[in-house]
Amino acid sequence: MFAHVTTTVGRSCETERMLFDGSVHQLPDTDPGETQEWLDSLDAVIDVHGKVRARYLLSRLLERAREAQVSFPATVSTPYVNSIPREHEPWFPGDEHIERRVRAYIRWNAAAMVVRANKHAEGIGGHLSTFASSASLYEIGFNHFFRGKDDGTAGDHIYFQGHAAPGIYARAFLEGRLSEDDLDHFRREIGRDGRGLSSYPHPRLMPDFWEYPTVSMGLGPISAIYHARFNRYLLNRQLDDTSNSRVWAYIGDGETDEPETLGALSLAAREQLDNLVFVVNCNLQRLDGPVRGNGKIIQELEAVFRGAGWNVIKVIWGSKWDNLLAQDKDGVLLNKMNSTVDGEFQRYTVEDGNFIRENFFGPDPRLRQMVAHLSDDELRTLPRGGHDYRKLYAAYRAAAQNLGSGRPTAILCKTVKGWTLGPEIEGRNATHQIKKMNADQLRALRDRLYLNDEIPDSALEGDVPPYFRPSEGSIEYQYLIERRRALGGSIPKRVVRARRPLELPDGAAFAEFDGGSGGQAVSTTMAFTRLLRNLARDEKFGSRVVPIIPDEARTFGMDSLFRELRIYASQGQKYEPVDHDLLLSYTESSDGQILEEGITEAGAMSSFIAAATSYATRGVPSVPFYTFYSMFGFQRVGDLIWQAADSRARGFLLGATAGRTTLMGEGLQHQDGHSLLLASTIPACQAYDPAFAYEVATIIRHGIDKMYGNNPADIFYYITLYNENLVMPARPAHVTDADIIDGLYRWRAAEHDARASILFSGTSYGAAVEAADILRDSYGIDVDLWSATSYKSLRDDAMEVERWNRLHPSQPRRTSIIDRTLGTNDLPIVAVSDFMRIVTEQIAPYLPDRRFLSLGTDGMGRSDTRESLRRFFETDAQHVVVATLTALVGSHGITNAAVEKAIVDLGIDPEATNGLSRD
Ligand SMILES: Cc1ncc(C[n+]2csc(CCOP(=O)(O)OP(=O)(O)O)c2C)c(N)n1
Ligand SMILES: [Mg+2]
Repeated sequence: MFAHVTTTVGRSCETERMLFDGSVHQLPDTDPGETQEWLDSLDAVIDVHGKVRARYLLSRLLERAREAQVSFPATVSTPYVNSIPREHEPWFPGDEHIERRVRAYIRWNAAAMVVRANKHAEGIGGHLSTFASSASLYEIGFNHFFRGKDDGTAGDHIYFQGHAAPGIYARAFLEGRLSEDDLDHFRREIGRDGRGLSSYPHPRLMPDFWEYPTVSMGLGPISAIYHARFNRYLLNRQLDDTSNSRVWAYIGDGETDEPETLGALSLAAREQLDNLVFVVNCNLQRLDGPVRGNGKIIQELEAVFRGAGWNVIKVIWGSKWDNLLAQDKDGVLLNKMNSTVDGEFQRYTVEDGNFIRENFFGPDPRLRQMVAHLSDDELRTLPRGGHDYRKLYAAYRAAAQNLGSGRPTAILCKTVKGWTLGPEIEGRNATHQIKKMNADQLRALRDRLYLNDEIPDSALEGDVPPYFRPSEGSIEYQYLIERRRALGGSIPKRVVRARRPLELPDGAAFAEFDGGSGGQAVSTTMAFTRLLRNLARDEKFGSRVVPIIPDEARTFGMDSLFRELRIYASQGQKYEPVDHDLLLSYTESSDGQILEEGITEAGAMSSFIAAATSYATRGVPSVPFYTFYSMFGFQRVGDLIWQAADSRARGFLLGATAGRTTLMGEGLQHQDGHSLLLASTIPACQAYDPAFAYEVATIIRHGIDKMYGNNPADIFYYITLYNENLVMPARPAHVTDADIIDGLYRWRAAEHDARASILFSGTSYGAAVEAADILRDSYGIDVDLWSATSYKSLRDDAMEVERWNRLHPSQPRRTSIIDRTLGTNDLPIVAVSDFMRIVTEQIAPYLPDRRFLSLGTDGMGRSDTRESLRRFFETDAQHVVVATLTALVGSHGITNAAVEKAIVDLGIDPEATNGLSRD
């Protein structure tokens, strides 16, 4: 149908035809005579009444077929009109007039806030036009749909579009939650004890206000999908009753180009997330210009969403168009709507009524006649659906009533970017970037919003537009407060309250790891898997453990958990798995514990965020353990990890198959020698590179305590896990928890006089121990061996101490962990790890008088054996020996010639290509 509309629609039509053709040709025609009669009827309709009528009849037939449950391939496109016809619009229960007044105040204050901010601090930025286009989309939600949480429930979860933040502040101001002084600290977060208003939704900086960071485009939508899914997980596992909470995600039409925005739509349909509503603000513009100048973004999105199985509601035209459409007997208006591209629609927003008459209606005499009775001004102000309150109400109500249908909803609203901001801003290509308004523009806005009484001309004479807040006795204030009270209180509001508190695990789960692996070679990944199972088995704590894996469990040896913990599948397991006769068969269940996400690190990370923030969003803490290929973590989904930090996530990220030489055979796209470096860029992330099972267990036990115990911290952990099997030593008696957590401790002291300190982390412990033996046996050099579990933690601590000492020169000096450990002697230091040298070098500046030599895996990985790789990257025992001797040249009788001889004796080729080569 409608193949003439646009390329997109044309394409979807092709697909349909193929589908029809494919199935029709395979079916026998059991009554050719009857078939012919139907075809003749159609031909007759086309001949006599034309194609429009034929199309109408076919649509009706399809509708009837659907009603009669005659299954039929879904059409992905509908005409460019509202999905809900006027006759199906519900009664509007609010007071339209008061709500319009409230909206006007909010629009005004949002604009005033941005303009004032830029008056006070030139270049501070902010956005006027995004919220101007979406004010009604939010207000309909605030007044009629969004559930708050003041009644003790968790309410709805609302992802506000990042750039619309000024409007959300403006509403909070009206509600009395923010003061004028607060608004005047928009984008000024330093000073006033940091109580500024964040540029965008940032829970990290406004932890009592914002809940969901959205400003990095695409991350809000994918997080919202997985959040809605996680709510179902909580429900199915009986951890929380989430059935009354909806997830609303506000998205820009330009934002839909981000792969994350649309990339997980099919999951939402597959998981039947009818608790999810996307509201897409289709103002047809992005930052630079039109989103689809030559096409129609709404039609394109409709096809994508419907194709993915979503319920789509288009809100394209305002009420005034209804009368015109009602007269459109021969479909010329519809045809014009269908065939006008977005670039033209944008043009109509900036041109006058006569231009619209001539160009939109004019060419077709029937269309021109249809609007003959309307003045130019009336033509210019024929509103788009996204600015029509009743149309929006109808759409939102339909979305709300969609609960139970099993389908998520997308509301596609057509709006004008910069709506009401006047001809120099509205619909202009530069509108996104405009943050200033002059006195004339402000006056025009004031007039357009009918705020002449509230904001007299005199108030606009100065440079600084005033705010306006109706008095508490005013009808508008009463109305707006009453609406929110009825819906459960103000939004957004981030609260941390333990609706269903978590009980910490007892020590039993961790106990076995201090004993070592008893001579058996195991990897830290295996140890972690065992610990995870122990934790999940903990009677009280266990149900809160959320293991997350993106299709890699077998790689990590975690498939052993499938049977016991079961894989979450909202529909249960409808088949007998191929390995049903195995002890550890693939077991799916509607109350399964494991989130087996498939090959989507972005999706898995979104699940992580949902679980890691449930302590706040639901008041039901859960403890995610997201285990992934360490190479596909920070560098693949780093922005989501940053978002997790902003969200105040609490949980564990486990970078498995870590190290550039430990994961052998896989090559440069898999071998990770830098995730720890990337982890060090995230302040809230505690990054650890443990060597031993007891270290892994201690870090996790401490982490659970720190994040979920008394006085919890909003941090999360990144822990590397390796797949090399080594005999795990028992924890030495002298090693305390604090040693491991602080990041560095002497694991094994020299037997006699230590000449050097060798620091190891992760699997490089093997090379370090072997090197220590060679040094002792062949060179008579005794060394201390140190386990460096976290260079980030050491550096964080050292930076703080250094700063304090610098700014308090007359006070007794404080000492850092580095001072208290390595700083107690002056031995040279050799640090080795399976990561880039810069990871260990993080501590070098804090050891200014020491010889510090780092060995690491700089360079791109390659596939080979561990042994060859370690020789290539020069991190094997022999290289550690040479590095230690080098560091000792000039002392204990060690000369350059001695080092040279060692190089030969140890079989090292100094001219060999190595990791640093750029090839
Ligand atoms: C990942 C990412 N890339 C780029 C930006 C910068 N940016 C901010 S707003 C914007 C345009 C937004 O257009 P749209 O999604 O249509 O939203 P609108 O303001 O039109 O509602 C861009 C490119 C961003 N915030 N995040
Ligand atoms: Mg846009």
